[in-house]
Amino acid sequence: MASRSARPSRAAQTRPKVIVTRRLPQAVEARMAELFDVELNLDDVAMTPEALAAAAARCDVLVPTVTDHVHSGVFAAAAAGGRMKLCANFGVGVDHIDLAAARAANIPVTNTPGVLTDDTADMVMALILSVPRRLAEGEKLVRSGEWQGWAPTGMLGHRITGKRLGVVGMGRIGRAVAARARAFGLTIHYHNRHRLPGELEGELEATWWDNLDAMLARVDIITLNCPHTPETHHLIGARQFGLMQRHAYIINAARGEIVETEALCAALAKGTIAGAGLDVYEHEPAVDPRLLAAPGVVLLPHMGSATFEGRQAMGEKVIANIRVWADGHRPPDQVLEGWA
Ligand code: 8YV
Repeated sequence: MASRSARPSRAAQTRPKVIVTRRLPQAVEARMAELFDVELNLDDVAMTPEALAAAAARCDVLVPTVTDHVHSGVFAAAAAGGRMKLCANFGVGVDHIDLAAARAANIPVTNTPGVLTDDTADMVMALILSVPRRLAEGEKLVRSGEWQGWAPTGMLGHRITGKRLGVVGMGRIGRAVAARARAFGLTIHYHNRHRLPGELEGELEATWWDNLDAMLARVDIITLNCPHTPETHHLIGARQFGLMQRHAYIINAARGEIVETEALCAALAKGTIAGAGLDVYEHEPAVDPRLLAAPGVVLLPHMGSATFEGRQAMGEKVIANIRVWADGHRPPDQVLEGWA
């Protein structure tokens, strides 16, 4: 059991030194400048591992994003006489942060849950519509100038209504996706460590599958909405693709690392599955060239939560977490053991 987190010093309580690793929405940066002794990254270039460790030595609070690898050395630098006492992540996923090292250094990590749920679920729904109905191909055809006009057999895709959606991870985002998918006439199946309370399951008319393999074999569209953790790393690999139906589609707006890219490329190439809608990749921003070339694939640039409103709200959550911590209280979004 981790001991009590380090308390903010008196100086940190009044005006903590905050280092922000990327540009944030202007209003968020302005508010931070009012409240904190803030150091912004005006170039918006992701910091190197060395720069992150150096930042930990001279700030009270580090505000990283998904593009930073907040490695054990950052927490080691903070523990070895550095200043950093809080890691307030801008984003909900914390798989880029070494949580074990944070715990060992007694440094709380916070995130920004809740405020990007709807935006991300909307984007998942957009992919669920785009892949079977060939939206990206259609758009490309019109822009190419080669479209010959309507034809009875032109641009045929597959109907969404009546299909089975398999949601892997029924947290906030998974449930928001399920609610939207219900409105489009999909039936909801889900795999989650814990079964939803009966009332929620009833509302979504959702079927719980204790066994992921069994669900994968049964559904038409799979959406990954679980966090990336050691348990979910490469959760979907060659064996799992082999279980899916040949007409199935996979949607991933969670983390690229949940899917084994090699296996996904092979499944697409062999026609083991019909297509994929991806907003995230295993080695972002690199995208496997086989995915770029594969038909039936819609690719987005990690934009699930990219709304003005969402990013502003994320910034406000970061500020609230820092303020509550600086006041000597437990920050509201402190990430616990086995974050989910
Ligand atoms: C964020 C995300 O915008 O919050 C997350 O986990 O994946 C994104 O949508 C990003 O993480 C910002 O750090």
